[in-house]
Amino acid sequence: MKISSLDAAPATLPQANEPCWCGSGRKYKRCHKKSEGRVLQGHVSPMRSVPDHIARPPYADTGEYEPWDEGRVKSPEIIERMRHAGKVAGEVLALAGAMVAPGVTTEEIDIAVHEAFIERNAYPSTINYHGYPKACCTSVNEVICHGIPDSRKLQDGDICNIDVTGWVGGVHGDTNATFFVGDVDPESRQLVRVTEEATWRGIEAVKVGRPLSDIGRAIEDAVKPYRYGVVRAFVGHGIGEQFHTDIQVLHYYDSRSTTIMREGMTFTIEPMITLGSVNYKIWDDNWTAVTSDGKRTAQFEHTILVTADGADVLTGGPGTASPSAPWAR
Ligand code: EYL
Ligand code: CO
Ligand code: CO
Repeated sequence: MKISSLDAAPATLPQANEPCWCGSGRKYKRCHKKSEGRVLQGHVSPMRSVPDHIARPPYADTGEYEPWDEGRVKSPEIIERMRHAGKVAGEVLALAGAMVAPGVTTEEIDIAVHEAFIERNAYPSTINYHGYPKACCTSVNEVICHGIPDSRKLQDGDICNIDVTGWVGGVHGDTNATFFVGDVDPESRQLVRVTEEATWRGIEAVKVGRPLSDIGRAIEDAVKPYRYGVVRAFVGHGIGEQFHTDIQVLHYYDSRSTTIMREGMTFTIEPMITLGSVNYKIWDDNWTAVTSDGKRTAQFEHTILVTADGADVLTGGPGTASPSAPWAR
C-alpha cells in the first residue's frame, strides 16, 4: 500500500497483527505502522523561475553540463569571488533559519531562499542542478539530505536542516545547518549539538600538508563517545566555479583519502550524523535520502578555504560563524 499524505490515521490504532485501518487488507504492522512517526511526503510545487537579469550557471537550462578541470588550488581572484558567494550563502541560510517555526511549510522557506538569492544577484545553485526543482534542500528528522521543500508544515519537535547554495560572480557558496522547530526532545538536541561540534572539529583539522583523511578522523572522534553513526554515502566536495569538483571529503576515517591539503584549495565539510543506522533509502521522488531505520539525523555544512595557518570558513564570517546554534540564542 502506498503511503500517502492524504491518508489520515484514526484516533485508536489497531494492534500490530490486526488489519490496517486503511482498508488495504494487510496486517497493520506490514502496512501503515511502518510510517508512524515518519516524515510524510507533501506536495511539491513546480520549479520557480529565476529572472533574466541573474546570470545563470552552465546547467541552468538543460539540467546537465560537461564537467571540466578547474584546478584544485584557486587563484586569489577566484578566492575573492568565493568569499563573496560564501558570505551570500551564509546570509541566506541565517534568514531561512530564522523562519523555522511550527506551522511553516518547507515550501515557504524555499520561496524566501529563492527570493533572497535573487535580491543578492545570485542564482540558487540547486535549481535544475541535475533536474533538482528547488532553491534549497529541507531535510526533516530522519531525512539525511536532499529533502525537497514541499507543502508539509513543520511540526513542534521536528529538527529541520536547510541547505543553501548560491552562484554569484561565477562561483558557488554552499552551507547548511540544522534548526529546532519549537520544543525539541533532549536526545535530538544532543544529536544536533554534537553534529555541529563535529563539523567544527573537522574544520579545525584542516592543515596545509596534511591528508584529507585527518578531517574524517576528527569528525569520527568527536561523535564516537555518543555512539552516533557517520553517514558514508554522502561526502563533502571540492567547490568553486563548479558546484562539485573532483575532491571528495569523507566524514569518516579512510586511509585511502590521501589527497594532501594545499593552500588555496576550497571544499565543503558537511557531516551527516545519525542516532541509529547509517544505512539509507531513497524516496520514490528519487532525491530524498532517509535513514533506513527511521531514526533522526542532523547535518551542518561550510565551504572552507585552506590557508597557510588552517581554514577560512567562507560561509561563516563575523557574527555568523555559527548561524545555526539554536542553543546559543
Ligand atoms: C541536488 C542532485 C541527487 C546537493 C549537494 C542539492 C540532489 C540529489 C542529485 C550535492 C549533490 C544539493 O553538496 C550538496 N549539498 O551540500 N546534489 C545536491 N543537490 C541533487
Ligand atoms: Co549544501
Ligand atoms: Co555540499
